[in-house]
Amino acid sequence: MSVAIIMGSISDKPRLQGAVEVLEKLGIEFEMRALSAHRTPDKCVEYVRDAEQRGIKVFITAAGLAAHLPGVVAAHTRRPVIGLPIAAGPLNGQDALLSIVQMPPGIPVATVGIDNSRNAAILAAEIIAVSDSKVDEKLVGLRRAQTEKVIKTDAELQKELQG
Ligand code: RP5
Repeated sequence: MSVAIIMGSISDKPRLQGAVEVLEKLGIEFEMRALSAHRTPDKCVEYVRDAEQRGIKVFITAAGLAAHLPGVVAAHTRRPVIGLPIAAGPLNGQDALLSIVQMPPGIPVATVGIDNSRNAAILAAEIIAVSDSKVDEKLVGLRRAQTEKVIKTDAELQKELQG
């Protein structure tokens, strides 16, 4: 496995669908756990240490509300940690965003946008691609496909406007 996805609660799982799709498309093996920094603190740390030992290259960590999971994971590994703020609760993810992005100096968490799990997966793939040319090639394909899609939709828009 190359990537470990950890979510703070199973209620976060639907928001991770985009990440799952991207990783599958890129052929990147991943494992997924629901472990909480608050409700299962010991299990969470145990898993992170073991995952690093087993060779996990990147962690994607998703959490809502007072989202401490990404920071706690980062505190227990030297592998890169990507934080995904989840829009849960009355503040719609603003709380999680600030909680994840405002790490103290020395323990970084690379934070993506609220509920933007696709970007979390692409960023994880880009980290892996530094030393994996196959993943890098797949990323080239992904970029090409999205460029072509925009060009196609723009052409359709022009056609529509011209009547
Ligand atoms: C966070 O609290 C989780 O990541 C989740 O987004 C939020 C709510 O969790 P549940 O009460 O649904 O388990 O720790």
